[in-house]
Amino acid sequence: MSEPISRRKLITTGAVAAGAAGLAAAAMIVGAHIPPDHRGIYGIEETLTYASQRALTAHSEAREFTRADISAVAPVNGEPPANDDYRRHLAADFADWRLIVDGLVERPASLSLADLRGFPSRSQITHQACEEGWSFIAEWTGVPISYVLDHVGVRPGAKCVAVFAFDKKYDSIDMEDAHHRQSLLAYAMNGAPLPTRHGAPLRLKIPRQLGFKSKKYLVRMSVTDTMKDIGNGQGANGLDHGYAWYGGI
Ligand SMILES: Nc1nc2c(c(=O)[nH]1)N[C@H]1C(S)=C(S)[C@@H](COP(=O)(O)O)O[C@H]1N2
Ligand SMILES: [Mo]
Repeated sequence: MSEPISRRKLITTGAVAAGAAGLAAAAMIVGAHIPPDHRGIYGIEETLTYASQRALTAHSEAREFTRADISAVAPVNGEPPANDDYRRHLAADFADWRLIVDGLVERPASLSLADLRGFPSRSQITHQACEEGWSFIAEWTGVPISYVLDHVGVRPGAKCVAVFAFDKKYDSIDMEDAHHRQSLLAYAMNGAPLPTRHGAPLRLKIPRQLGFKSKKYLVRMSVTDTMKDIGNGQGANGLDHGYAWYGGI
């Protein structure tokens, strides 16, 4: 007589089967959406978060609001850069400031604020959420990153776009986010030039990720095929302090 299958065994077998199916599904999703330099740096959890978000929200846009929704108070995270270089540019109203655009590009560029303001612009009223628990809605105006990338001509093999700031912070986004129509190099906030504390003269606005990815006080943007070339080799200084590289929302 064959032994009746116990309830426990049924449950365990079911759970293992479901687990295996789940893993197989996850592997399929991950296979289709592997974050740049996934080889171990970011670990399985972040890889799964990135992969499932990419699968679910590919090409989706952050919600946009109306002027009536703009927050009366816009909190700030981080003090303005405390170095002489920044103070000098601030005092000169950023007249000599340039955004260096280099790396895997056909035509490296050095762009003034006037150059950037002369490019096609986009304005968007979006929500910025900080991982510390506060958020606000503001209007941001700037040049789509994709326009600047086309302007300099991205070379084959590019995998991510890194930015570097006056306060030595740096970060990077993948090409999908870099080409997203809401990903901006923003020079104005609520219709006025970017206030100092909000990142003058130029900041990223990546509304589909948490606030920490929208780096302020930019000096350089660089296209690369590996995060190992960026800063400490992990693509973002935040990883030194326990932040995830991908902050998708
Ligand atoms: N260069 C630089 N960019 C930065 C920061 C910073 O300290 N330095 N703080 C980040 C964090 S954690 C958030 S939430 C947003 C805050 O933007 P805000 O100060 O305009 O509200 O900027 C991000 N960009
Ligand atoms: Mo933040």
